[in-house]
Amino acid sequence: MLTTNLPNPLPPGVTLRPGRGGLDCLFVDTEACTGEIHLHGAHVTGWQPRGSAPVVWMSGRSAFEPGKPIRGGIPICFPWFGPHPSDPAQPPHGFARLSAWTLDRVGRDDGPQGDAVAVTLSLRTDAGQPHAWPHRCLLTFKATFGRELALELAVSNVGDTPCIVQEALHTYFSVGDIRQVAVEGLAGATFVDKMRGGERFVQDAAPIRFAGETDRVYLGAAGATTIVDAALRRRIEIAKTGSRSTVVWNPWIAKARAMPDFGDDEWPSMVCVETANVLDDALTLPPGGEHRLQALIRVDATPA
Ligand code: TA6
Repeated sequence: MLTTNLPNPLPPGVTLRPGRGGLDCLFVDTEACTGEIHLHGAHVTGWQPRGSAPVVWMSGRSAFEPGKPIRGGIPICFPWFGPHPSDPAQPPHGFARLSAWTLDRVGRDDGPQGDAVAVTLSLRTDAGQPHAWPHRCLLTFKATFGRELALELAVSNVGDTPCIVQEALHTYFSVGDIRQVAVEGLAGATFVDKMRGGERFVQDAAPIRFAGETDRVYLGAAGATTIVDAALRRRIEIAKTGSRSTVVWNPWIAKARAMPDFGDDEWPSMVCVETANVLDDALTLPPGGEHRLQALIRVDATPA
């Protein structure tokens, strides 16, 4: 069911219609970029600045069904990250990405990005979620599609008890070949290495490179990161505020093959660099408390 509080008509360059799998999707097509966001999970599933190759990666095998996560794009992980801490029956990465969000506002945004389209959606966690979570939060997600992609996830505790939450904008980025990619900006940060039993290490000064499955949660990492893509000759910069965790992931060969919604041959074309607050950086929201997580993604061509 399409839930919107929208005034009519939508601004020029914006259409709302069934997307893949018949799921309602807002499509943006302006001079600055093309983009798309599904109401299922408030899930950004595309962004391509004019003149650039697509920046947001999508699996060709993704499901587009209620109750199933979309593979690729920008999943919103909330209120836990990874497996549920105590109940294996709960969905990994929480229920926000499986929920039907309400489309609240769509407008042309003549802010710092110039010609952009701002889309705002919301989700109340006590609105009959099938997932047992004893807290009442209001989530608001704003995606601004322009020459840059600006994302903001605001979480308000509208209940009467404190709540501990983990959150991530689990962004999948398109790259030319992961074997030629470097990720800069995390030197000196401590990370949990899921490929080494969850042990903790300190990132050395060298950029992160990929030669196998890589699954790292950088903690206390509040700064910007850059994906240096030699194959596509571009740099993707991810600036952020309100985030102290950065997650870096590529499934590589075996894990890609093990995921039914991930093509066996897709792993070289993507990398996740996620803007998050997870593990030690989880948030504690008092009743009435609010937190804002922001990411700003921009692309620069590098000289040949
Ligand atoms: O963010 C990295 C990660 O936690 C990996 O461990 C892997 O599980 C990935 O998320 C994808 O999770 P998903 O539940 O979307 O398959």
